[in-house]
Amino acid sequence: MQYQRSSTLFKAAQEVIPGGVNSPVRAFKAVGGTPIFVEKAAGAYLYDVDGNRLIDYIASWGPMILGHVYEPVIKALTETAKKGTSFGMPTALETQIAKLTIDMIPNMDKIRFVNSGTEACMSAVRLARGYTYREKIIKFAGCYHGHSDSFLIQAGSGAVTFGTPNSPGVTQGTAKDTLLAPYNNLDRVKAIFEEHPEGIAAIIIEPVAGNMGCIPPQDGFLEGLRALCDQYGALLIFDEVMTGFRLAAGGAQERLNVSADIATYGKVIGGGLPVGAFAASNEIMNHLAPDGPVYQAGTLSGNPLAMAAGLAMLNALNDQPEMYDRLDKKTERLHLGMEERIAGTELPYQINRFGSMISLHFTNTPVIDFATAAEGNNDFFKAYFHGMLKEGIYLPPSAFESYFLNDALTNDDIDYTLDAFERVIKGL
Ligand code: KE4
Repeated sequence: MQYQRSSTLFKAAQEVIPGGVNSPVRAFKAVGGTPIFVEKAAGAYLYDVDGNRLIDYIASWGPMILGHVYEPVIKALTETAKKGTSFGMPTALETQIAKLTIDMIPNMDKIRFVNSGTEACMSAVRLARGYTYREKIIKFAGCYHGHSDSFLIQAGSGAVTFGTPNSPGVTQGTAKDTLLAPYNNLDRVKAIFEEHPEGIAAIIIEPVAGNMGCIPPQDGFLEGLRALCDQYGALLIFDEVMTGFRLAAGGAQERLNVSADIATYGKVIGGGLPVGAFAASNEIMNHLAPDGPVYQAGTLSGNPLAMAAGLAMLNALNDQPEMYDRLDKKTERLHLGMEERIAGTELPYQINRFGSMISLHFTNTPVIDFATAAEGNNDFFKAYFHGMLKEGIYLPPSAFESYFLNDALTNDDIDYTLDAFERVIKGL
């Protein structure tokens, strides 16, 4: 495989776009080399500008769960575009997709659409603070909720739970209201609540983490967070931008049977177009403008094209609930095949999987939080990533990402991937 044209396009992009990309992870900084420029995609395959066909295991970081160029979504977009692309006025489409999502997800009465997962999570935190009249939030090291200031916070020194900014431009004033705990560490969360019994507006968490690689919640962890929020009057926010409509039609709430007070969405909900959303009970959502005092707005929120694509996607998922089990089985096939091939080598490894989210970590330590995920051998990961790329397999270009399988993948695609995997790990 050669990437001459990608390399030329990347150089041109770097002249006019910071880092040559519009989202950092695409720049291959974590794995080295030149990012791949895509010409088109179809089903489970990406076709890059050099004519290479790649089996896609990121699915645009989640949205393309039914494969690329999914016909009902394309049809809906084409028909909707002919009637106009944006009005800044309400359309019946928004009510249709709002009703469908409320029917699909547990516990929620109302939903507000925005344009990204970041906007959804940022707005959910503002709503929680406005509803509780409290200022602090708890997040978990390694969980990613988008690039809003309150989330770009890293654990302070030592056991200190106070956050410090992990990006220039985020102020200490913002950081002081974000408290950090390790994922799967209920005792640390308990200690934070004991330290701030009336100060916590919300916990925000990825119910199955996907931004440290895939890290499932340990038994009792989410239930423990639910109980602490009830005990101290804080809201539990499930960031379901990745897990929503992926782990089940009702997302992690349905799959894990734990209720959130606010749930945020993105990715799949937009069918590949820019859509985020957050949902909660009437009691909470009625605090949101224009009915309530908590302000939130967006010129392109509820955009007809995005709503049409999302509605077509969600209708397709709602009409075929058996897809979720089918996709889980494909992911299990990949998992067991990888396990079978790597177990016989000297390589340190952990494979984490939940539903159609999976990740490989080059460490012998169970990966249960950010610290253990960070122990993975990144040199092995880089060589593995590029080895698989040479075999025509496109994996997330970072060890701190989950793979996202899509239902257009066939068993032959997965078996080809496993053959490639066997060849690549032999060379590590
Ligand atoms: P966006 O603003 O990128 O739509 O969503 C932010 C977000 C919120 N919550 C979770 C759990 C997320 O995973 C994300 C975004 N995910 C990353 C991939 N890990 C998007 C890829 C990128 O940043 O380019």
